[in-house]
Amino acid sequence: MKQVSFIHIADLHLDAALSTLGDENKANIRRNELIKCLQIITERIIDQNIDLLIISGDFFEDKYVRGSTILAVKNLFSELYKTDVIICPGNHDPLEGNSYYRTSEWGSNVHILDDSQQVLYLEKYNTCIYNIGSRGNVKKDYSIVLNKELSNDKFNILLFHGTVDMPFEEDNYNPITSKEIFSLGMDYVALGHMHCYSHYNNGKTVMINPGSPEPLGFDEEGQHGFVQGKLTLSEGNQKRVETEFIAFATRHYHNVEIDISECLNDIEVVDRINSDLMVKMSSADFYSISLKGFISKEYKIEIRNIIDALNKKCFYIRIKNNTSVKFDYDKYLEDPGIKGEFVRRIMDMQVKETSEVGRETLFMALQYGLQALENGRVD
Ligand SMILES: [Mn+2]
Repeated sequence: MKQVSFIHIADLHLDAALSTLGDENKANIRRNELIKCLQIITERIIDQNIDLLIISGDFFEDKYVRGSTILAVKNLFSELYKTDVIICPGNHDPLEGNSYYRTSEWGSNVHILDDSQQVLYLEKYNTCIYNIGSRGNVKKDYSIVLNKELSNDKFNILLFHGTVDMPFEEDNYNPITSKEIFSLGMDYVALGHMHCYSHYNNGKTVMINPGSPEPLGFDEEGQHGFVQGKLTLSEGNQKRVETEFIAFATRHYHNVEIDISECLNDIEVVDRINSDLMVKMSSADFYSISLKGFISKEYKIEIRNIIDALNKKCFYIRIKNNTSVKFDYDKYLEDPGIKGEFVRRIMDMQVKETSEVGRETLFMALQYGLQALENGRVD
């Protein structure tokens, strides 16, 4: 029986700017955690004698990556002298200009894939490595690989950084369908580009996008990590693909909506957030809190006060005020015009309404209706 084991990562984005955080100190901490992530993966590879480290693009942020980071990466890779490291460039680390992929001297165990005509054959592992789209030309590369004869008695792995099964919009990087990739007949397809995990399987090919090992933004909620797997080939040329997602990230992003209706000051808002998030708020994590609901015209929210009160409970917090002003309905009851008529009618309906949901709907109707009548728009 033959076998090859691997760890597959993608979209690490070493030295990412993380400028949307607006906090250079925290961005720095996070950047150090990205290199630390690679270090922990390196240790795991050594401990468990893993044959291949597969990196499916966006390994580093070409625009911002520092020479010292590349040096640290090369030191880690040199510790992996028993392992082959295979890298396919992505749209954030393209094979262009002065890319470190071109200008730096990489160890003999590091293979940077740049040409779909070439197949990297690793005899030791009985494995052929293919790639498409390394230079951003997925269509051309796809037809090249499609015309290649795959050996059934070898393991066939494809690396690809691009967009699978998405609407073919112009700005999608390297778009292709999963059906097209399946028709290549690979054993394992190591995808990259989408920062959240996805998994495809047609019974012959297993295709996984591991997502970013450490999440990099509020659109990357949920678990993050990498894929560990093994391909085996029995005497009768029977192949088996085993993979496991290893949740690994040190921090997570959360988007939370909190209704602060009836709160009269910032302290009450902080209490409302605390009681809502009490179980969930982790000192390691990122929170984006959207405040909603209807609050009194007299209360002017000071976001800074709320952030200051919650800052220590988490790694990072940002708060958006999406509340609306609550109208003083009684004021309209005597109004002879359309606003008064509107309020009187809805309030009559409220009196007759028996269900909780119905009353809630009428309250919203009153709020939004008055917003429209007063302001000529609805928030
Ligand atoms: Mn990426």
